[in-house]
This record gives sequence, structure tokens and C-alpha cells, in this order.
Amino acid sequence: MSELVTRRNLITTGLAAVAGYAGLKTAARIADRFGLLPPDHQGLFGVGETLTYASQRILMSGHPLAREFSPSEISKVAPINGKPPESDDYHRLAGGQFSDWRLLVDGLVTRPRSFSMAELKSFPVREQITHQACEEGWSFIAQWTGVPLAHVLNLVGVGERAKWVVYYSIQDDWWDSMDLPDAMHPQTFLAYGFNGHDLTIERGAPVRMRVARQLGQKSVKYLTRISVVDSLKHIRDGLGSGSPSVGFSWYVGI
Ligand SMILES: Nc1nc2c(c(=O)[nH]1)N[C@H]1C(S)=C(S)[C@@H](COP(=O)(O)O)O[C@H]1N2
Ligand SMILES: [Mo]
Repeated sequence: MSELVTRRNLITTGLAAVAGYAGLKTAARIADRFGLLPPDHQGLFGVGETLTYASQRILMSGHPLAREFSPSEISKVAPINGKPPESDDYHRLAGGQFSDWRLLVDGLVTRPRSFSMAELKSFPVREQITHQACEEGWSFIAQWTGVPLAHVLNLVGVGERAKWVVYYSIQDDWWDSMDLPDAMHPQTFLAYGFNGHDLTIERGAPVRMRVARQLGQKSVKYLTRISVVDSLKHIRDGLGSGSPSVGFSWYVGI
């Protein structure tokens, strides 16, 4: 057994053991020491979130790829979750085929700037056929086209203190964040294509986040801004996502 595996076992069984015997608070403290506290840990009551995030980060520390499928496995039916934005701004952008849409990338980056649709499409094009599951109990396999988020982050230059990447939708209540390992992961995309065509309005046009290793809720539609930060504490309610306030976890790895 390699040293790494032994250490992983030690930490995971350690976390589980103290959770069971010596009190949940201690588990949270250990997770904190290893930098494994999710933003929605919320002290004692969020210990479930902490254990899930911490254990996954340890077990998946090689950051493996989510499974990819072949074209014949693409689902015939791909449900939609959520309604398109109702704002005049969005209707205006859509009416102009999104030629006026911009994606702002700011925060702890060397060269903050915004990107047009044409610029994003000029970057190396990647495709992935992956599984997207909704916490509501349905899922589908589809092909996504886009540019890896890592490509855009490397262009703007991520600062040394950077820890999280926050992303916002044109729909105000939809925002989320992920840690740098997920943000730099090769399957984390700024997606503008779905099953061979541009994203439709219902699917999140013009660009959505696509996070292959987490539940669908993390794949925020109608992106408008991406911000690199060192702390999530002072962003909106401090929980790192719109999801915890409506009862869902910040980390929803699969
Ligand atoms: N802006 C925005 N993003 C969103 C949602 C939404 O309602 N608005 N729904 C989320 C949820 S819960 C899921 S499961 C997926 C659904 O993506 P789909 O409609 O392409 O299946 O988008 C996520 N991103
Ligand atoms: Mo979902």
C-alpha cells in the first residue's frame, strides 16, 4: 500500500471515527486543519457537508475524470430545470443573438477583462459526452461543447491568494462557486453548445457553466460574471452558492 493511500485511509477513518465517538465538532476542526471546510459548513449542523466534501477531496485527490460516453449513448430526452430569465436586459441580448453579451472575469486575476461570444468561440473547442444528474432524481447523457474554464483562467492569470471561483447568472438568485481544483479540472467547461447546436434559451444561452463532477445545480446557466476570490465569507450570504439557503449543499460531487 502506498504512503498516500495509508494517509488517505488515516484521514478518512480518522474523520469518521471522531464524528462517531469524540464529537462532531472535532471532525470539523480536523477538516479545517487540512483546508477541507466547505463554505456552507455552518459549524456543528453542517458536519455532514464537511465530511462529504473532506472525504471526497481526499479520496479524489488525483482529480480523476468523470466518465465520458459514446455518441450512441446520448439520451433521447434531456429534461430542463428552471425557467429562462425574464429581465428586459436578457430579452434584448437574446434578440441580438447575444452579440452584445459579455462575460466579465475579475477578482484576484492579473488581467481582468470581459469576453464576447466570438472570443470564447475562438478558443480551443472541447467536447464531452457526460452525464448530468439533478438532485430532483432525473438525469441524462448529452454532448457539451465549449472552452475549458482553465483556458480562460490561465488567460487572465489567477493570483497567488486565489482559492475559489465564484460565478453568477443573469438570474440574480443563481450563483455558485467551486474550489480551484474543480475550476481547473479539464472537464469544467464554459459550455455554449449542446448535442451539436448552440445552447437554446431553455438550456442556458449563450453560455453556462458545466461541472461534470457535480450535480446539475452547479452547472449555472446564463453566465454573466466569474470572479476569483480568496474567501467566500463576504460574498452575499457567505455560503458560497444560492443553493444552501434553499436547503441544498454547496458541494454536490458525484
Ligand atoms: N441560471 C440557472 N441555472 C441553473 C438552473 C436555473 O434554474 N437557473 N437550474 C439548475 C439545476 S437545479 C439543474 S439540474 C441544471 C439543469 O440543466 P438543464 O435544464 O440543462 O437540464 O441547471 C442548473 N442551472
Ligand atoms: Mo437540479
